[in-house]
Amino acid sequence: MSFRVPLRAKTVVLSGGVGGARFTWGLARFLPPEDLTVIVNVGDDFRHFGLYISPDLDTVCYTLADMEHPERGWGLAEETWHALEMVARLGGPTWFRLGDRDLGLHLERTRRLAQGQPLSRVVQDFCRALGVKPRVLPVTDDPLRTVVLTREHGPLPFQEYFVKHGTQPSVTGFHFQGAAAARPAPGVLDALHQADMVLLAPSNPWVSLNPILAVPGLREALRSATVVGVSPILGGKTVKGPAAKMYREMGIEPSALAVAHHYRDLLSGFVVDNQDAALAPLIEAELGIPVLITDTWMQPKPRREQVARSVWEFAYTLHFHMRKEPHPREGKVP
Ligand code: FO1
Repeated sequence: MSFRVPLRAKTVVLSGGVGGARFTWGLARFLPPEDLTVIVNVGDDFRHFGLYISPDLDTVCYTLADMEHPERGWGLAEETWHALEMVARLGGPTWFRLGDRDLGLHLERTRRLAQGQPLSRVVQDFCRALGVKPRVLPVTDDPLRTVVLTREHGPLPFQEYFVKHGTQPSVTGFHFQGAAAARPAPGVLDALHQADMVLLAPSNPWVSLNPILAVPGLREALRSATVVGVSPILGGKTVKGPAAKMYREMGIEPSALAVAHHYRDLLSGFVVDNQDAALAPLIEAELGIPVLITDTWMQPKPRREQVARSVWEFAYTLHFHMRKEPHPREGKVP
């Protein structure tokens, strides 16, 4: 009798906020934490009330700690809003909703950054304190800010576009302020060089993964890994957020095919939802890469593990079997 030992491969995820966080949570259910690193967008970061807010990093950390709000995906499940109610009473800005417990994290992060600690170090300490085992890295410790170019209001800082204007303005382009001078945070390039597989989470290609890929050295570091992307667009629509609207406003029909083209120089394989099965042969023909068709819907919560597992196993097969390199740790034991 024989049975297979669990498969292992160094896995890096590139992630934005809610979709990427849920996908990474699914991977964390079955991958040993030392095999999993998530590199997170910081283009959404901004200062508010003088505090340093890092929404995507916080969403990833709260989700991996099982503390996230189940419906919103951002912020904490158990939250109160007394501080914001007082701000409202005093006539201050309340368009960006900061809960009381969440505020505690922003206060402590801002204090540490003011002492000169780099963001990556602060994240590492917070993850340890919250019981998050996989490695969470901001793509850079340097300032990198997404600016959304809009028809109605001109350039808007990301959170003003996203929250204050509720993603309503029509998008004409994007600018990643500070990207050219940004250096990958400590550990980012090493993680990518050591990675067997890099998974592009089902995050917004324009404003979640493009800012990560805009950091000098990131694209080059992906060359040696097997890179598998997951479409955040299902049946022409996004599960959450404005990705489909952005494609349309940029003159591109939103679809899994458009997302595959978006990442075309990077991909070894691509994953589309069952409802986009008809696009798979087109993607395979136009990009010359294999496509996995599967259920990518990540609700309810246990679905995340199933989605993550199918994507990971597809990437594993591409990496170790199609490349014909047997994995040193893969095999049978008596
Ligand atoms: N998104 C909103 O739509 N409205 C909010 O008031 C809001 C507050 C907020 C506070 C902390 C935090 O970590 C995230 C927050 N988000 C909010 C989400 C945030 O805008 C993210 O950047 C987006 O989800 C894009 O990833």
